[in-house]
Amino acid sequence: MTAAERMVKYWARVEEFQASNEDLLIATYPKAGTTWTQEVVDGILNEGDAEKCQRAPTQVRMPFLEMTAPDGSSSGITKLEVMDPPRVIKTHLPVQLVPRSFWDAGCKVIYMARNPKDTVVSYYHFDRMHLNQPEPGPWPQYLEKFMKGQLGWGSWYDHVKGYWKERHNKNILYIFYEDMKEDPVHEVTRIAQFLRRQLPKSTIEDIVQMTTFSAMRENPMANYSSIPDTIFDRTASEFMRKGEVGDWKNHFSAEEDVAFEEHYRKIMSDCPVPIRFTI
Ligand code: PPS
Repeated sequence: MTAAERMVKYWARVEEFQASNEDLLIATYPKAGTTWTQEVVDGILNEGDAEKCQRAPTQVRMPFLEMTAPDGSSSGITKLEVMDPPRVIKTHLPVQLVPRSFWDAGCKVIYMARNPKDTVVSYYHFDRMHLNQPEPGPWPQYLEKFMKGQLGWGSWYDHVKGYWKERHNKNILYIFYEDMKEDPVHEVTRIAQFLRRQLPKSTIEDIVQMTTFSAMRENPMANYSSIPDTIFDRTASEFMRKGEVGDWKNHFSAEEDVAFEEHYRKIMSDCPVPIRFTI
């Protein structure tokens, strides 16, 4: 069973999940910088204490709401049920599928968006290495599937637009991977303010240092090295792969880029989310 099939099978318990007002949801389309945001948030909540942030792997500290293990033995929900609020929860669900209790409770949500070209490249390499994900097949067809919204968690376009349209109606902080890359001190400060944490500048700087790509790649509690090789084929690619803005230029042919741009302009014209493809 793929992750998507398991999600359908166990959907009722996700939909019925009871969030507490103190819970924080980190929402993203896959490969948008979820793990990075999670690490920043944990750094803020633990006031830059690296040891505390290394108490357990990412997926244990901040469960993945709609995910169930391939053998069905554990899931985001089973982990969350034995944790007391305040909990930090990861989701890739589009805004309309977020369990109602999050909105009823007025939970804070941090949404991170990443430009779709780097997102699809990252997703492609992830699907190459993730043995429980569908085989990605050749790149040109994979890119087409992304543009048609046929990859796991659906359309990137609907996802980023959905949260963008709701950001003022709900308690959503909308951030961008490219901004975080360009000015991490500024973005980490914004996140801390959203979480109502007053931190000295030196602590913000510590958190920025703890959450650079290279620091996280070396951190066994943040780099998914706890996932066995039977699930992550590290000979194909790595979870902490490049962590850059603009790697898409190494993957898109000139023709693919023209077609992508035209499709992008058309599909995003009703909701101009300020996405940047370079910094
Ligand atoms: S997942 O599986 O959806 O939760 O993946 P996600 O964490 O959203 O995205 C993985 C990509 O984010 C990159 N990454 C980072 N970039 C910059 N800085 C930091 N600290 C960082 N941590 C993770 C990771 O390398 C993946 O991107 P690519 O382009 O594949 O390298």
